[in-house]
Amino acid sequence: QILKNASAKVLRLGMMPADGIGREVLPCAQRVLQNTPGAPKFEFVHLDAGFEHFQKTGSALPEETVKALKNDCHGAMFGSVSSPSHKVDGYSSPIVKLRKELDLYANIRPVVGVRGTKDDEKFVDSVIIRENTECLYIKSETSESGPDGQVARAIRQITEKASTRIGKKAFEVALARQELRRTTQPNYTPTVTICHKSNVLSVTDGLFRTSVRGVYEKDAKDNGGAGRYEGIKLNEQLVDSMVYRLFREPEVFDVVVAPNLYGDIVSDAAAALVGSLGLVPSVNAGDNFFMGEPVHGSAPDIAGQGKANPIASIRSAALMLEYMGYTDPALKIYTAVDAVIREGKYLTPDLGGSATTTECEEAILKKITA
Ligand code: GGG
Repeated sequence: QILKNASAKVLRLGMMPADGIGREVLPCAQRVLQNTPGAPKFEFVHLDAGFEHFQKTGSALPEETVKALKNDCHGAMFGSVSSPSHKVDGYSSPIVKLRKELDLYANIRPVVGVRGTKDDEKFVDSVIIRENTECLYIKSETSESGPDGQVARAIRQITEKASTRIGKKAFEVALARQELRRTTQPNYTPTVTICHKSNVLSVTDGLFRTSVRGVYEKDAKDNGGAGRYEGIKLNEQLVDSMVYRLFREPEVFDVVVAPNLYGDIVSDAAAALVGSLGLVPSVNAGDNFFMGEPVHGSAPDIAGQGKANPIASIRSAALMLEYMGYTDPALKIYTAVDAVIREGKYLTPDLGGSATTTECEEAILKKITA
């Protein structure tokens, strides 16, 4: 499928800005895709989703959106959604549903600094592989009243199937990263760290941990100790100490694989190490479909003011291209973004600058087309 996408004459992308700053930053990603030399031709299919759409129509993820993505699109981009913190009858997060509907089982979140900036002091170069379909996100919650007042419960589901496939994805990403560093860092040892809390949750996190380990052990056993993953170091870390170590010694983390909720939390925490959540991209990856999505949310406090950072969305577009097999244009985008960050002239307020969303986007476009 990656090859099929890479050879498609026109790449049809479903575009879902959704809510808040998603509406401001996704068009920037679209313009960058359209103007990157070496990128395929795009046809953008604009699709509805989000809380604002729910408020207007009663549906946060219309059936037509899912159908168009499944039947008419090679890939997609999602902006951000404003899910309220209280229960709203009939509303359910469209992004959580979309990941399941399209079986985008891996949320790949690279958190990487920029060389030649203050990031050099403690350089971060990690990727968090977040399981994207289960854990507490199956959203099986109940509430009833009892002698202690109201009792609310949530079921957390971890399956061997989902944990095994996310484990495989983590090892494959580790190998791909090693390949990329073959000439610049020949002594680089890829490391996969399993993030869990199986000292307390020995059944659910225990299954996640043993399933990921199982991928590694089976590969070694089936190949007499000389399997595909032979050169990868396998570590594990309790989620709480992982957050601590991330801040103390981020350089020890290469590929981190985590159940859904821990993956979400750890990647937001890691974003602080590179300066802003506004910089961190992700791709929701299935076996046949890839959807770019900035890690940040809809930021209602700054929405509509033209000061949102477009970089996470622009990098997400590049990440989506990369996973579809278009590595050269993806690299052009990454390089242009890094150059703009390094120069520091067109940074948005989250990075201490005063540039608008458009000024930052234009600076990136200028580098790409120079
Ligand atoms: N672009 C990320 C986003 O919209 N986040 C808001 C959100 O509710 N995300 C659900 C989740 O990823 O846990």
